[in-house]
Amino acid sequence: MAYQEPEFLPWDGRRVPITFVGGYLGAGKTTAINEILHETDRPIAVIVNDVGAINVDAALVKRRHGDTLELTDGCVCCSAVDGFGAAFDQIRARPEPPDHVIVELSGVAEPANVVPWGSSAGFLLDGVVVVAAVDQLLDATMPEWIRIHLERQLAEADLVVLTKTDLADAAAIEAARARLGDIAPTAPIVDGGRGRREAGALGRFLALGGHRSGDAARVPGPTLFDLHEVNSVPVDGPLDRAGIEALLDSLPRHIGGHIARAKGVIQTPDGPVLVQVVGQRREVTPLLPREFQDPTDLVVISVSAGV
Ligand SMILES: Nc1nc2c(ncn2[C@@H]2O[C@H](COP(=O)(O)OP(=O)(O)OP(=O)(O)O)[C@@H](O)[C@H]2O)c(=O)[nH]1
Ligand SMILES: [Mg+2]
Ligand SMILES: [Zn+2]
Repeated sequence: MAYQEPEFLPWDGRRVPITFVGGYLGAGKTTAINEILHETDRPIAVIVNDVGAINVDAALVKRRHGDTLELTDGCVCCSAVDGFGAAFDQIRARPEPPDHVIVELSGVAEPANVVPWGSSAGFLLDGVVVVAAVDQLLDATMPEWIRIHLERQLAEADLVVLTKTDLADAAAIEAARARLGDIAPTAPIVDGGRGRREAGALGRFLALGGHRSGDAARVPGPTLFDLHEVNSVPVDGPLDRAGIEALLDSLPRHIGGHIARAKGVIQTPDGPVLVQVVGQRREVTPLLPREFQDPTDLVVISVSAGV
């Protein structure tokens, strides 16, 4: 690791609380962070890590929140450590510290690997939030290796945000909570499902009050990052809705393997849309005129063949 602690503490020794937000690909991290930012006027700096070459998430957060730093094309816990250090330095170089820093980890990051950064010069780790989707927790088709790493992410949580409860029935939610009770028995759980969130629940993100040392056991063998492959698929737009569906249908033929996640901005005859794929679920959302951005390649993340 090339990172070196700066010689002088910034801001006369004051330390800024920092919250890491982890959780598997597509679990709902960006959605949850955007909701928190919507609830508060506090000056919060956000660092967003996307493993793909295009940082779709940073653009999504930036649309609502100016103070957003992007880390693209690699994972902050392993392959993009230098970029992570540079983002911290950039914040340290400010004359005035932000009130709080939120870091969206990539979906393949291991929170345990980034925890030490939370106590680097000028910062104080407020805690680790792990976002978990009901359907992913209960996915019996998930390869064993991925499941082990998912559990390792969760074992580091000071707070779990359970998402997609709006898509699940009561029995599934209960089963997901029971699994969380086994994996992360001491972490409180808040319902982060769309339309189901209690007011202020996500605000607990910013008041964790410290990190309980994680009991995530080291997993020998490949990292979660190693188990995935990232591809950029150029899109010949504009495409209408049927064209987008056909493109998504064709992805497994191009990419091979199981597609865990895809996202990008695609031009349509009616303006740009955000395309999101998580497992079997697809979401196509028109961007509002104030949110317009240039079309991007589609970033496609698949589980490497042979896993
Ligand atoms: N129905 C429903 N959809 C959700 C919920 N949370 C997130 N989503 C959708 O799930 C998809 C992924 O959400 P994101 O917030 O981008 O997930 P993420 O964890 O940031 O994804 P990566 O950064 O790519 O790992 C999007 O289409 C969201 O609209 C939820 O609670 N309910
Ligand atoms: Mg995200
Ligand atoms: Zn990593």
